[in-house]
Parts: sequence; structure tokens; C-alpha cells
Amino acid sequence: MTPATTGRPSPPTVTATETHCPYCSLQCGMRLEGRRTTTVQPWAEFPVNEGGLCRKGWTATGLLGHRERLTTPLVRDRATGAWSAVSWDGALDLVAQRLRAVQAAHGPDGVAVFGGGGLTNEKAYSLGKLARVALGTSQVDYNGRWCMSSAASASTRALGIDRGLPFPLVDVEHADVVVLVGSNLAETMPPAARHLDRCRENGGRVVVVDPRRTPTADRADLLLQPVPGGDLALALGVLHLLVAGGHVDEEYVATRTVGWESVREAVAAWWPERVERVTGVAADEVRALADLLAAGERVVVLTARGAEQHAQGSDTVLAWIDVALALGMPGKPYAGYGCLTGQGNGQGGREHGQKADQLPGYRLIDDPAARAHVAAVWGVEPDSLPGRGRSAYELLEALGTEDGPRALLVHGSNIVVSAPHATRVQERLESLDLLVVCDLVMSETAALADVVLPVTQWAEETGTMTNLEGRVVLRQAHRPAPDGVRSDLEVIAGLAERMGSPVPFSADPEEVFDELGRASAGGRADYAGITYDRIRAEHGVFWPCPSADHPGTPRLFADSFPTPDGRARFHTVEHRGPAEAPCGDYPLHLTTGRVLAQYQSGAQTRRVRDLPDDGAFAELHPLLAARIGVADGMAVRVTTRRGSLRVPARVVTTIRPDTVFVPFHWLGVNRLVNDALDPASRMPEFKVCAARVEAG
Ligand SMILES: Nc1nc2c(c(=O)[nH]1)N[C@H]1C(S)=C(S)[C@@H](COP(=O)(O)OP(=O)(O)OC[C@H]3O[C@@H](n4cnc5c(=O)[nH]c(N)nc54)[C@H](O)[C@@H]3O)O[C@H]1N2
Ligand SMILES: Nc1nc2c(c(=O)[nH]1)N[C@H]1C(S)=C(S)[C@@H](COP(=O)(O)OP(=O)(O)OC[C@H]3O[C@@H](n4cnc5c(=O)[nH]c(N)nc54)[C@H](O)[C@@H]3O)O[C@H]1N2
Ligand code: SF4
Ligand SMILES: [Mo]
Repeated sequence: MTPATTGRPSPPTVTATETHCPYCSLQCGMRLEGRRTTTVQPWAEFPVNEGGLCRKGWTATGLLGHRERLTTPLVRDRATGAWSAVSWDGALDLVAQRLRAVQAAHGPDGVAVFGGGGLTNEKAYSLGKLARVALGTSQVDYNGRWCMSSAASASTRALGIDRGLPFPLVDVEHADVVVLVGSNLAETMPPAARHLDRCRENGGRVVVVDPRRTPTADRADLLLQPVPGGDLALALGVLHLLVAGGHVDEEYVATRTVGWESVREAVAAWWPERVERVTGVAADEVRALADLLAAGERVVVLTARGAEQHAQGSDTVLAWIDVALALGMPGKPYAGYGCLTGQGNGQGGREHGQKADQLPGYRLIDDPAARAHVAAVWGVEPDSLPGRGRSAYELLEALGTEDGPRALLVHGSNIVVSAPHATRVQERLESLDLLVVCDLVMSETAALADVVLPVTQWAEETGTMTNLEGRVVLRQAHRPAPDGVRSDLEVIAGLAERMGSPVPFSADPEEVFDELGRASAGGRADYAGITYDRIRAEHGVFWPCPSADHPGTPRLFADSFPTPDGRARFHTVEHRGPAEAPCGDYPLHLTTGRVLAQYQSGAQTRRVRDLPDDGAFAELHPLLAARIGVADGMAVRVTTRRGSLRVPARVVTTIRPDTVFVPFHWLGVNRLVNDALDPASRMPEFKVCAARVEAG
């Protein structure tokens, strides 16, 4: 560059920013270039995705300068439905005044807060603090309850800790067998599939358990297609065969675990033919899976939403952890159990206090020592902190009821699209005295609000995310936010001040991260030794990382488990099956999930021009289609006990004939979905309910 000799002004310096994708838990590294027109470039050195991105990642800048971006606070007149633009001070004053009125009439718990697993750690932390310190409410929870909470609860009980993967993702390349139970990662985290492909190139085998033959299954060696909700029984059947064949690692079981004897007895009754009757997986296929596992030196078992989003989700995960433990895998190199978390910060979002029962550092809110530690960091009295609140769905169900909250603040969730039994949830939202939604765009939930506050998005702000490996990464601001937009941290700080918070709230992400580090110190998810500079220098830092000189912890469990006696726990669990069994009126299973080109409630990706948006559809098997007289592309009506939806049919041979699949990225299918909850995790049963399908 020689501007002096040409005499022309120098071109703008092209500085790339190393950052991470705004969507899923893989948190693929990417470089952003160009300020006004920002483009995505590969960041090949970032080890999780090595420069590879999925279609959503490549097109992520499509929402930055989008014409539907909200750029001013809006207030809705309930009588006319009309929106008016107001100033930030006007909007925040109004919200604070209305919140105070609700609390004066209904007490502190009259106000509730709903967060999201897509929020940065700094935001999740500040939101939990806003609830506990500035609002004094116990009523705070988040959409992660719908995501990995069953795996979180099972991992904590069995392994003493909840970190999605206990090893870096690349470790799967060296496994002999990888079992994916209910994950369609070729569509939900496509760059992760390269590690599985390399596992196979290295001689390893990949097994997929899914009622559909997905693109992930197409890349696998073995596909088992159980009926939705059959995964627990399948695990019991595998354990039965491992016992019968003498393949249990007795030494590992004796030295590193407790509770095996009662599992051994319980699985005696799960011979392969019984498993076939319950799950629809042929007895020989159950045997084939058990044989593969028995022969593997290094076995990795991974669960995702297919196995977890059930009223028995946490028991199902416990059963698959039993399989991994019986084989002696957790703690062995290139082996073990892991959960593929989902949202961008699905992991960190559940560690720093936006969950109803939790304080930062994965501490429990009813533990006196935890309360004392966090209260000291916050500068408040431990007794001033409220107790445990309602879980996400229970919170939504209680809104506007006799003893439920009357006002709700939403940050980072499009509830009316993504919550189960969505008609009821919408009714509850409409019954509130005040609904405030912070979002980038007018989501379906924001459209119901009284006040909408427009916030910055990923490339316009800095903050940390914790990916599915427990690796804390840094999303860095690349370009300025549009005028009129503020960050969630600024909104939270502004509200805290107006609510008379006894302590100040910082809106500077690095300052908040530093405080989060202190609040998490000594907790299970200890971030005390992590700094922005370290993250930049090290391609992320794995928690726990208690001090500046600690290297971080990429791999867990080598010597012991973080349980009181250092051993992992087997759990004896029973197969109950889905909360709604098929019957004469509703003879089929409805299951729901994702497609590659859309993300979650679709609020973001449906607005990205370069992503296909074909609307919802129902996948049905040709046998079912023929029975109801429907051809590919014709309309069908899917009906459950809660509602009905008209969508085009996609007739495919890849699904079980007794099962229908509808993606949830468009408003509608969640009106049909059951709100039965898992008793331990309070996760709803998104993955199965009884349904009927007719030509429509
Ligand atoms: N393209 C895309 N990618 C995403 C997301 C997105 O919205 N779109 N969201 C992100 C988030 S938050 C999450 S949580 C992850 C989810 O990632 P995944 O868990 O991979 O996604 P799902 O499509 O919900 O479910 C996976 C599979 O479970 C199968 N399934 C349904 N019922 C059952 C069952 O009873 N047993 C078994 N074994 N399988 C069953 C479905 O057929 C489906 O193929 O994806 C992340 N990545
Ligand atoms: N039927 C069915 N339903 C499901 C599932 C399923 O498999 N089947 N999966 C469930 C799962 S796993 C999940 S994770 C949920 C997800 O469902 P939602 O909670 O609805 O998730 P998103 O669509 O990601 O919603 C995020 C919202 O916040 C906005 N947003 C994005 N970033 C920010 C930010 O930084 N700050 C603020 N204030 N707003 C932001 C987005 O524009 C969007 O409107 O859906 C669940 N619902
Ligand atoms: S896999 Fe996930 S993190 Fe990676 S580019 Fe796609 S959506 Fe983004
Ligand atoms: Mo999720």
C-alpha cells in the first residue's frame, strides 16, 4: 500500500475480526471482514470447525443491516394495537414504573424474567443478578430448560458434573465406536460431521439411533430406527447383552463406580426380543450394536435432543451413561459419554445464574455457602437473595394466574413459537399486566409485548460463549451497532438503576466477565482464571479454570469423578414410554426437530434472504401416505389432543411408517406438542405425542 505516491486517499484498512457464529453450540470460528458490507471468511486455525461453516454461518451477516432490524424502543397501545416509537429513557422509565406498580400490588415475585441459551455468559450472569438483586424475584428461568436440561440433570447425578462434552470434539476421531442417540448433527452442526468422517477413515464405526434415516445416518455404519421414546429400553437391552456376553469392565465398575449390582439385576429382563417389541428395533440390530460396543476399546456415547426431549429424558440419558460406565469408558482417552448441547451458549447459559435454582459458577441457590459467596461478590446480604423459582414451562404456565407473576421480561427467546402447548402459553402471555421483550427483530413474541426494546447482535458487541466442549470463546465486536440500538447489558444496567438496585451494574462486557469470574470462583463451573486475553491467545479456554496459571481442563474424569467419593454412579431406571401412547383416535407418533437451513424459532434465519424458507411440512412414509390417500406435496392435517396444523406432505421412505415429523421453525407445530414434563429436569416432551394425520 503506497498512498503517498499515488496521491489517492488510502483504502480503509482491511482488518479481520476473529469471532464466532451467532447460532449453534459448535460456535464455529469465523473471520469477519469489511465494516459497511461485512463478509464471513474462514478461520482455519480454530480447531472445532477448521474454517468449515454451515449455510447458516456463511449467511449470518445477512441480518446485520437488515431492514426489519428494530432501531427504536416501541410501546404498544393495547386498545388499538398501534405501536409508537419512544425514547430509551422514556421506555426504561415506563418499564420501571410499571414493574414497581406490579411489585407493590403483588410482591417481588409478581415480576418474572425469561432468558435464553443464546445470550453471552455476561448477559446470562447479569440477567440472573438483575432478577435476584435489582428485582428481588425468584421467578427467573430460561429456554435452556427445553434444550439440554435432561442431560444436565443426568450428568450431574451420574458423573458429578454437567459439561456437554468431557473432551474436545476432535477426540471422537480416535474412537473405535461413536453412538449418536437422537442427534442429527449433519444438519444441526454440520462442521462436526468431519470429525465423525475422520473417525471412520481411521477405522472407527459410527452408529445412529433415530426414528428417521437422516443425513447423519447416511454417513453412519449402523442405523437403529426405534419408535420415538424407545431409547431407554434400547439402552437396557444393550446392557442386558453386555452382561450376558461378559463384556462389562468389571475392574472399572469395581474401582470407579457405585450402584452396578441393581442395574445388572434390572437389565436381566431386557432380552433382545422384548426390546424389539417395545422399540421396534429388530433383535438382531440390538445384538449388532452390543457386539460393536463389546469389541470397541474406545467407545463414545453421545446424546442429543432426540433422546433427551422426553418426559423420561433424564432417565434415558442415565441409561446411556450406564452403558458407557459398564464399558468402562468415562475417563479413558478418546472415550466416554457426552451431550451435544444446542444453543450458542447452551452450556454457559446454564452455569451463571439465569436458571431458577442456580447462582453463578453452577452453584445451587439453596446452598447457604453458595449464597454467602455470591452475595459477597455482589455486595448484598445473603438473606436478601430470593430462593428457588419455577422452571421455564411452569413459570410460563403460571403467568397471570392467582399466585403467578403479572409482568415478564424476555431476553433471547421467541416463546410463542418454541414453547410446547403454545396456545396455552400465548394465552398466559396475553393475560399479563406487562410484557417486555428485548430482541433484534419483531419476533412473534415481541409482537405480543407492551414494550419492545431493540438490542445489538453478535457482530456489534463483545462477549463470551461456552461451546459444547466447555470451551469458553470470545465473540468480538466487528462493526458499530445501528443508531438507536442498545446492548442487553445496557438495558439490564439501565433497568437495575431505575429499580433502585442497591449495587451498580456494569454494561461493559469485560468488566462483567471479570465479576462473573469472581462469582464463579470455587464453584463447579469455575471461570476465575479465564480472561479475554487468554481466550484470544489460546483458541478458547476450557472450564474449570480456577486461576491465571491453571491451563484449563479440556478432559475430565481421568482420575476421578467430581462426586463426594470420587466415583461415578449407576442408576437403575425403568422404561415407561411416552406420556401419550398412540390410541384409536391418535394412532401415530408426532415428533419434531430441525432442518439445516433454519435456526430455532426462525426469528433470525427466516429473515436471512440467502437461506431457503419453504415453511413447515410433515414427513410421512409412503405406506402412511397411501393409507390416507395423500401424495407428495398435497396438504395434510396433523392433529393432536391440543390442536391441529395444515402443512404440505413430504412423502419419504426415510421415516418410520408410524411416525410423522414436523420441524418447529415456523409458528404452529408447538400448538400440537405435549407439555408433559420430565420430573427431574422439567424438560417438556417435544419429541413425541400421539397424533392423527388426514388429507387436509
Ligand atoms: N439447522 C439447525 N441447527 C441447529 C439448531 C437449529 O434450530 N437448526 N438448533 C441448535 C439447538 S438449540 C439444538 S438443541 C441442537 C439440536 O440438535 P439435534 O438434537 O441434532 O436436533 P433435532 O432435530 O431436534 O433432533 C435430532 C433427531 O432426533 C430424532 N428423534 C426424534 N424423536 C426421537 C426419539 O425418540 N429418539 C431418538 N433417538 N431420536 C429421535 C429426530 O428425528 C432428529 O433427527 O441443534 C442446534 N443446531
Ligand atoms: N417442537 C419443538 N419445539 C422446540 C424444540 C424442538 O425440538 N421441538 N427445541 C427446543 C430447543 S432445544 C430450544 S433451544 C428452543 C429455542 O427456541 P427459542 O427460545 O425461541 O430460541 P430462538 O429462536 O433462538 O430465540 C431467540 C430470540 O432471541 C432473539 N435474540 C437473538 N440473540 C439475542 C440477544 O443477544 N439478545 C436478545 N435480547 N435477543 C436475542 C432472536 O431474534 C429470537 O427472537 O426451542 C425449543 N422448542
Ligand atoms: S454449525 Fe452452528 S456454529 Fe457452525 S456455522 Fe453452522 S450454525 Fe454456526
Ligand atoms: Mo436447543
